Amino acid sequence: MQMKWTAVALAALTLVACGKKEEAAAPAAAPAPTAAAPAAAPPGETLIVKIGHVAPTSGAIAHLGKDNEFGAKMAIEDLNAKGVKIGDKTAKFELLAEDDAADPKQGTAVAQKLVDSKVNGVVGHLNSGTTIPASKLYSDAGIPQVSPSATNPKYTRQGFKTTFRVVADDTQLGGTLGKYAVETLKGKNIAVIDDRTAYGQGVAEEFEKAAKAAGATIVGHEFTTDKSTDFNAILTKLKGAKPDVLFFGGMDAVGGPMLKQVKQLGMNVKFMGGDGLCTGELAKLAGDAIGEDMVVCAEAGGVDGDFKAPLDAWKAKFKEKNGVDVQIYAPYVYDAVQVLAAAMVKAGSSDPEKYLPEVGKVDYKGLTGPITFDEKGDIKNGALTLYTYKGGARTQIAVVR
Ligand code: ABU
Repeated sequence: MQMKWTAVALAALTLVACGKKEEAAAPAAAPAPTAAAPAAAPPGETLIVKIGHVAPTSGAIAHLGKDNEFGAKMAIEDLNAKGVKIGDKTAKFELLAEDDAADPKQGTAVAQKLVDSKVNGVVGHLNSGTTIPASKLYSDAGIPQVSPSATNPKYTRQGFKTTFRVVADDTQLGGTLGKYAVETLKGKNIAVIDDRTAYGQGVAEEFEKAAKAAGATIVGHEFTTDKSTDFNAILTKLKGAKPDVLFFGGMDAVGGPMLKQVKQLGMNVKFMGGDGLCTGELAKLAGDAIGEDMVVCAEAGGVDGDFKAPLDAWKAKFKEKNGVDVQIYAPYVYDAVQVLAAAMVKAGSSDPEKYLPEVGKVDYKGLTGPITFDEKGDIKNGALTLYTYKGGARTQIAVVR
């Protein structure tokens, strides 16, 4: 197992460039991309490469932020252990890890801090609500940004040349789940709740659109926040509409307590959600309210075939190293860091202006599957993994494309 994983990790640095990213229109008034370029090291010297990483490592979803950060640290360690050559210099990768607490204002503040630190590339942020505003700052500075988990489509649709995403987006997530709710779960009367964040609102709208198109009736749509703990009023209202499926657009930290209150109210529903809900932690947060096969959710990525064993081996290594299981997106963060490094190797430079064009052209065999980008910077042919929970454990249903 370990041997197979190593082969995949090493493959990160033997990439081929085969695609061609069509450059989107530059944002108005963007300064020259060289603004963030570090000073070049003389030949033969060590080249310091700063990778910024941002996720909420404090607050209600700190377990997810730490999951992402662990993935980034593991990638940096592997790159340094390998002794990566960029041009004629040996690179020393450094991680500048920041906490945005899932707060858009803090997100832009730490993004500015990373820009001021002249990072060579950024992986993050975790949430769409922080990633989207921060992406303007990275774009203005010409710094490549790869999101490992932000799924709101808008992120890559702003006309920035610097935005990339290694997971599927909410159109695919919500669309697939909406269809699944009707065609497989046989949902007819569907209720929806969203947390009014960029992610929760977006994925809920896509779900609703797809469920309606498949023939379901939306019997109610209620709203909460990403900090709420009491859902009694909205759940009671929705219960009166007799839904057979309840979709929640939001994160596990809210979804877990919501599931408890669904049980307390005696609601007999299939409970669905997107990737923010679909974590290992959800079962702990919901306790015995998470009934057998009651929850169906989706991760915005997934592997099958030859990729499965190396990913499982990496997850075992992750647990040994960090003392916790992968929650959801750590392997995608690992791959996002490797994608930036691979583009630098290909360009022979860590100067963002020089290696940015190579990011869009990578053809990278990652832990999470093959990564190539379309003209917007979104992963091509992105997979989804549908999960349910059995005996309190997240259990795969299927990988779909
Ligand atoms: N994709 C779910 C969690 C992150 C986000 O998009 O807000």
